Amino acid sequence: MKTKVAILILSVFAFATILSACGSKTESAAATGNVTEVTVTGTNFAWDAKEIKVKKGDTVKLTLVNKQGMHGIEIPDFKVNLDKAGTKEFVADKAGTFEFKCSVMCGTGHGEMIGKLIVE
Ligand SMILES: [Cu+2]
Repeated sequence: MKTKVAILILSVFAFATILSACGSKTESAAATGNVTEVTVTGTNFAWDAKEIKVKKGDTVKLTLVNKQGMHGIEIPDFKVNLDKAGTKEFVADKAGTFEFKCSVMCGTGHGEMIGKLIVE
């Protein structure tokens, strides 16, 4: 029984080592530790910010404020989805231009609530 447990623990370590080795080969940037706070305010039917610019590797502390109506904010490329006002942190670990959009069916202008997250 003890041997089985020891083997299991060893396997977990080996698996973790393989995973971390793979991780170092990807082009994703490690988190720099810099925190960028971004607040996006939603009204019917627009964002106050059409573009959000952050630096690659930054931890983005994204806050959604609903000034009018009920909106959510979603950035699919970073698996971020705030379905109501609140704050969510994520690491902008890849450069490029990504879409953010309203994630709550808020009314006729829902489809126009689109913006760009630019990671440079
Ligand atoms: Cu909406």
